[in-house]
Amino acid sequence: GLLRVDHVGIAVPDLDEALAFYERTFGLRCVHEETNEEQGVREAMVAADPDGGGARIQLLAPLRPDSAIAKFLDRNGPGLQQLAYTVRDVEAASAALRARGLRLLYDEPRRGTAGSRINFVHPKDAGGVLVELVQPA
Ligand code: V0V
Repeated sequence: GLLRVDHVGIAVPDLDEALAFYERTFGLRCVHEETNEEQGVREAMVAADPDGGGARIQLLAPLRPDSAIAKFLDRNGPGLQQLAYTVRDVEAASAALRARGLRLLYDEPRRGTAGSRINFVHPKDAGGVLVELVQPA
C-alpha cells in the first residue's frame, strides 16, 4: 500500500533559478541534488523541515529536449508535474495497481532519486495525475 506523500514534482526550466526562488521566497532548504541521465533530469529536493519526515518538493529541470520534463514544459509551461507516494515494496505496489487495471509505465522499477526504485502510473489512468511510486533506498 501507499505509506505517505513522498514528494510533489514541479517542472522548471532552470534548476538554479528555481532553487534560488524557493529558498528566497518560501525559505525552503535544498536537501539533495542530482542528475538522473536515464530520466533526463537535473533535480533538487527542497523541504520546509530539512531534518523532519515531511514531504519534499522535487524541482525537475530537463537535460534534453526529448525528455519527459522538456515535453511537459513545452505543453504546459512550468508547474506541478507529478505526485509521488512512498511505498515499502514498489514491485508489489505496481502489481496491485496493474491488477486493478491501471497502466504502469515500466515493466520493472527504474532508478530514482538517492538510489530509490520508482515506477509511474499513466496519468490517464489516475484522473489526470502522474502518480509515482517510490521505494526509498
Ligand atoms: C502527460 N500528460 C500528463 C502528464 N504528462 N497529465 C498529467 N500530468 C503529467 N505529467 C497527459 C498529456 O497532457 C496527454 O493528454 C497525455 O497525458 C499524453 O500521454 P502520452 O502521449 O502517452 O505521453 P507523453 O509523451 O505526454 O508522456 C507522458 C508520460 C511521460 C507520463 C508517459 O511524461 C513519462 O514517461 N513520465 C514518467 C517519467 C518522468 O516523468 N520523468 C521525469 C521525472 P491529452 O492531451 O492526450 O489529453 S524523474 C523523477 O520523478 C525522479 C528521478 C524521481 O522522482 O526520483
